[in-house]
Amino acid sequence: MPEPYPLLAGINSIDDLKRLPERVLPRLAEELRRYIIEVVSRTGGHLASNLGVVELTIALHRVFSSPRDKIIWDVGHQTYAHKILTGRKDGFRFLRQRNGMSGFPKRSESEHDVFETGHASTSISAALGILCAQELREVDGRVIAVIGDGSLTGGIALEALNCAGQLGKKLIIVLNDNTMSIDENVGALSVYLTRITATRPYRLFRKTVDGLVRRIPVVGRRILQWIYRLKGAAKAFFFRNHFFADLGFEYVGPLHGHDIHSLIRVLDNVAENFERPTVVHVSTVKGKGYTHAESAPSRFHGVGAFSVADGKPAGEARTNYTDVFGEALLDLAAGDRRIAAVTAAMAAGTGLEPFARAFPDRFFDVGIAEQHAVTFSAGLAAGGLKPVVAVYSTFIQRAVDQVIHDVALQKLPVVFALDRAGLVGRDGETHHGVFDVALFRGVPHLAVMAPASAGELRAMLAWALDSGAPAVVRYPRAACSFDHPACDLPLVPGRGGKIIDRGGEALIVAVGSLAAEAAAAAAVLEEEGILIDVYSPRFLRPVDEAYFLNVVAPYRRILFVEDGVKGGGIGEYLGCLMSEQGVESGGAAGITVFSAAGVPDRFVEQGSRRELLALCGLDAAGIANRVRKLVGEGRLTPQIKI
Ligand SMILES: Cc1ncc(C[n+]2csc(CCOP(=O)(O)OP(=O)(O)O)c2C)c(N)n1
Repeated sequence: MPEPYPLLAGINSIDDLKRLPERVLPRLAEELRRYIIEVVSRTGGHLASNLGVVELTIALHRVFSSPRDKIIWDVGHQTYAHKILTGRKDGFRFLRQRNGMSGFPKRSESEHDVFETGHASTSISAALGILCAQELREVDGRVIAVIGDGSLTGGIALEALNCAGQLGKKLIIVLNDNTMSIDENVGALSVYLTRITATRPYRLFRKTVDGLVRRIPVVGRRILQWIYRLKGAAKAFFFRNHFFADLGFEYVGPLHGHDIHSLIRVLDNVAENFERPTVVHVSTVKGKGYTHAESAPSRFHGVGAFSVADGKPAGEARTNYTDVFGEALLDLAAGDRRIAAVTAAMAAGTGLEPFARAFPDRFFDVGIAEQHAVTFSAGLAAGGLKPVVAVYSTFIQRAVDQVIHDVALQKLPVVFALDRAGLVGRDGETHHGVFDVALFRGVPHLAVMAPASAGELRAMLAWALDSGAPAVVRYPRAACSFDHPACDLPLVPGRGGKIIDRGGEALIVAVGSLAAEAAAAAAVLEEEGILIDVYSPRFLRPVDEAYFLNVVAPYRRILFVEDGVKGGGIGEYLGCLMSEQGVESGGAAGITVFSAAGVPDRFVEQGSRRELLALCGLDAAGIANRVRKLVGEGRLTPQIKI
């Protein structure tokens, strides 16, 4: 059988790439694309973003010498070609698998992964820090931040530009402009970038640069240098009042991001001759080279397994918490004109697209700007609206102060719909939503709820919007397969409900969707003659403490299970409450034994959500094991332990 990737087969390091004749690089780009599509169609991943930067990645690695030169990838979701070219070609087949390759840069994976990312907009800050450190330590090497136009909308990126422009160091920022965030990019800056790329001067400039480079390659470089050195004139002629130039940056571009030869020439020139912070503006096509991704880049931003032939998803779609949230909000908003929806560049991911279509005037996509999303919503609430901020649990970490200082302190009625709470699966460490309970459980005025079923999610959203106070509803990236009559009971603030109540010898207090795992564990244990009950607290804050103590009073063995970090979680809080209040003991052996299970005190890597729940002992089998141990311990040595 012929080798499917003949050029790639010979590339086991950056040196191999540098040895290839430049004329074959477009063919290498084509092979890289095919390889990425082949693997991602099986593993899932960030397809469209990666297809867009293949030529740019090749050019960067041809011109710069990683790891001496440091390339820092913003978000890091577009590093597949980088990983393949830096000696990880074979491991790439295990992308996003448990014990396989991370979908993001990982320092432990390669010396070419200089800085770990996953959340957006950090690359310029990190690169600037590395550059300053190198200078102080008198270490050589260029530092390059590669940032997308979407990520440039994040406040931290603008804070970093502000600092870099003033420091005036030789930082190189490659702006990968595909006019897309996950969805169409938003904001005035994005409009500005589009204007640059769409105006006649741009085309003229591009034609000039590309033409020169292609037709007279030997002299081309010198002419380019001459063009760039005339930066003042060029700026005035092509880009009057240019944003970057005015902030103190050299500006080059926009360049054709799929023409490897011009990219190499221009980057080479920047590397050799530019002494100030420089923005190299590159125009790319998201999804480039795969028709289905090019025509639907948002859908192919992050995909599960799919068929290469027709682009259709491989698995069957099941109703998940995100869908339920989107539909519930739509229904509620139809009956209340004060309800508004806010997203930080995640309309599709958070299920807000139907809302955006139905109520465009009440829908706000503020870009990758979680802090702004929260304070903006506080403003909407102060102005009389009922905003719902739909955001992934991991990304609200960016805006903890805004939640506390701008929302909770003023008791403003902002509702936070925290999607992807708990272990998310294949995106790994950077994306698990395991800190929100610990971060928000102690914030006054804020209600924090976790539904165990679709019905509870609907009820909690309605309750939160009615409460006139700030509230968090957190739910996982999972199908809504669990239901129980207890989930239909009306919500009472601070109180939960028993999902299994038959006077069992132990009680599991299971947060949110883990109630389903606990119920499955109960079924397994029943066959072994161990009867247990399951309680879903529904409210993680406030907790009606007297009510809770009453619920647990009959049990001598109690297990708390939650899909967030144990430290600061509900198990610690309620366990502590029980200790403080001295839960009624039932005689000589009646001291209550309880134990808390959560995500362990380390960053959990990627894998399927099922695999990771099992890894943390939070799936039905793991919970059953813990109960067996607890019941055994309780029988042998009465004690209190957390
Ligand atoms: C703080 C934060 N918010 C949201 C996201 C989710 N997210 C991942 S990639 C992305 C779009 C990035 O757009 P851009 O930088 O233009 O890169 P592209 O995918 O278009 O190449 C978003 C919103 C994130 N990673 N980090």
